[in-house]
Amino acid sequence: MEIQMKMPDLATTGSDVRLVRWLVSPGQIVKRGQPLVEIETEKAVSSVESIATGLLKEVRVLPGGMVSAGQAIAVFEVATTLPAAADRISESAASSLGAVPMVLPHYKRAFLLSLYERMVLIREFEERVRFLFLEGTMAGTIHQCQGQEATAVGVCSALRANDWITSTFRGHGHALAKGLSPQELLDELFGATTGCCKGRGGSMHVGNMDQGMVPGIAIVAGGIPLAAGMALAFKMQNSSQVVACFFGDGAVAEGAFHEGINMAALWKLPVIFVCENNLYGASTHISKVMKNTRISDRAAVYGFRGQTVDGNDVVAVFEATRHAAADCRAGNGPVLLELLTYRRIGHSRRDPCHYQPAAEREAWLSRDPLLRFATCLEQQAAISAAELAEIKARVDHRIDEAVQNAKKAPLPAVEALYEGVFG
Ligand SMILES: Cc1ncc(C[n+]2csc(CCOP(=O)(O)OP(=O)(O)O)c2C)c(N)n1
Ligand SMILES: [Mg+2]
Repeated sequence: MEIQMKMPDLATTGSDVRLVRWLVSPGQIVKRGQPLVEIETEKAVSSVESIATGLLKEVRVLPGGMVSAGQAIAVFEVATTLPAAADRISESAASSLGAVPMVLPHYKRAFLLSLYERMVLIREFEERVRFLFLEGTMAGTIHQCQGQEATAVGVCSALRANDWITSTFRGHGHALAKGLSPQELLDELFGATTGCCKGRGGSMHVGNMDQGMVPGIAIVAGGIPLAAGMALAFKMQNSSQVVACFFGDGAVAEGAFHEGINMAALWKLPVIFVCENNLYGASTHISKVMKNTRISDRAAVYGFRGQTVDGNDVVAVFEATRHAAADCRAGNGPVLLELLTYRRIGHSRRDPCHYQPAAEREAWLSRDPLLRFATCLEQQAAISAAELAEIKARVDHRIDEAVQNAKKAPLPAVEALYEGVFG
């Protein structure tokens, strides 16, 4: 079967991009996800990955040529069905040797498996979305969280159903961890009325107030004062609820961070400030923007407890959050958790991610949260590889269905433009 690959929408300004060179020649076999062609946008030179596994039959644009988003650039002959997404994790499992072993206390088997399934759901969801973007099926840019699954799942699993979270522009994982369905999330990414925010938020603003997730706030540190305000409301209502406020290391340089955590400390508010420290704010390494890179130290300055945790260890994150939530409910909040983690992909889909040094990247990828947890479940909880594969197959099936439905989901009518708008 022949399939065409179109140029994804990579230029932030909507302008054409220049094709620099092909990385594969016609007649060669390529794998889905393999870098196929180098292109230059107004911001960077980056590579575009193949959407198919098969024979590259024909290229439609020559080096130096200008290409618009949606224009056909290549034709593949696809002989076999695409590899199941489930294979990808086990494929790379071999490279996880050297990962730091985790020690599982006496958790119930079902709980451990639920943590694993939620992390697989996030990884596979993000991988599918990555290709939907590359295929041009889904509009707009996206900020993804592959590599950071343990922070979202570890934190949200330690919260009660009526606790809240606030999130950022990188919120898909937080949403799935808090219990939003892949369907409502995908529909939102497709701009459909059935999306969790009726298609008005898109990728950067996913949330669902009925599930305790405020739609993501894309302004860096924007969620911090909001979370403090929510926690003040809980305190004034004598409620036992807490709010977990996710933000990145980049937020620490913002005034809103200092103002929000100071106020929360002063009033002993029930907020867990969750800093996902992935070492980079966009393309800038934290060592270039702060002298003291231990972010949890900031809490002491404002008079409350801070803790640095291995953010690629889902159990460690769960335990730290459980204790932080207990402190908050006992009136001893807030708590700042710094979760050390790493993103496997660029800041956004338009970021080629050339700034992560190879040795640093390799070291972190060998501590991938999913691979580590899978190894640990097999070695310490007697969970078989077959059981883990079954989980992946189930997740894949769920995502397949969600993708099919999202492609048919209804788009908002023009007349609905002013609905839900103040004024
Ligand atoms: C106040 C503000 N300044 C700049 C931006 C542009 N911006 C979007 S994400 C980002 C980097 C954020 O890095 P970090 O907080 O570490 O989060 P990460 O992307 O690593 O998850 C920047 C500068 C913004 N959205 N808001
Ligand atoms: Mg960061």
